[in-house]
Amino acid sequence: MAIVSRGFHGRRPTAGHRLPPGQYETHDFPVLSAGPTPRVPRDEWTFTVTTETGARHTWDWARFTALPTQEPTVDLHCVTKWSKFGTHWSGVSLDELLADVATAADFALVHCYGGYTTNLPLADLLDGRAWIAHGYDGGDLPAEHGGPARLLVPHLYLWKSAKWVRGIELRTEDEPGFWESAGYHDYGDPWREQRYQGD
Ligand SMILES: Nc1nc2c(c(=O)[nH]1)N[C@H]1C(S)=C(S)[C@@H](COP(=O)(O)O)O[C@H]1N2
Ligand SMILES: [Mo]
Repeated sequence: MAIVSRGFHGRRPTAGHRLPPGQYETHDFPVLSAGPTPRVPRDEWTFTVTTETGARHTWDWARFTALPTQEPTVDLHCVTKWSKFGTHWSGVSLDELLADVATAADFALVHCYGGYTTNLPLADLLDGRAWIAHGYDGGDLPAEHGGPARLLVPHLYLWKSAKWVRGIELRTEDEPGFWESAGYHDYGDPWREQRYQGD
């Protein structure tokens, strides 16, 4: 067994320990959107999970925000190579939202107001790794960053964290989303540098 002690040199872990290959750290919060920012009033917002059998589970804003809220602090990694450490969010865990959803599906296709889509394995939405976030840094989630609410799935490149989320379609077969159809990697693990198809 290799003996590795981070404290051996008497130094605290540096940013490098948190920085996936090919990334640099930024303190800004860049806005990256493929189209105009949709303006979705909270009283018109709904979030719908659809299963492979066609069953629908819908939350309006009141039901959604009445669910238990978590406050994850996570690092973000964008495929355009910036990473932002220690971002503070509030949101509802997908474990909570999917708890009463009966499904045998393996894949999820995420749908947004404005038409953007992205796909990922259903398993990556579970086990405390994904949220529908409605707050950022102590306030409401700003519209340009996906408010009223966005998917937050920080262990994958940030294009998977769909802004202005409107629903999740659970599917037995994988279906590429917007950037995945344009040549981005189907899965998008920053630590394996899965930026584009074939990486
Ligand atoms: N609905 C929607 N979600 C989206 C996008 C988009 O264009 N539309 N862009 C994705 C991309 S490519 C990135 S890098 C992040 C950027 O999130 P930010 O603007 O909050 O930094 O949102 C992702 N989610
Ligand atoms: Mo991106």
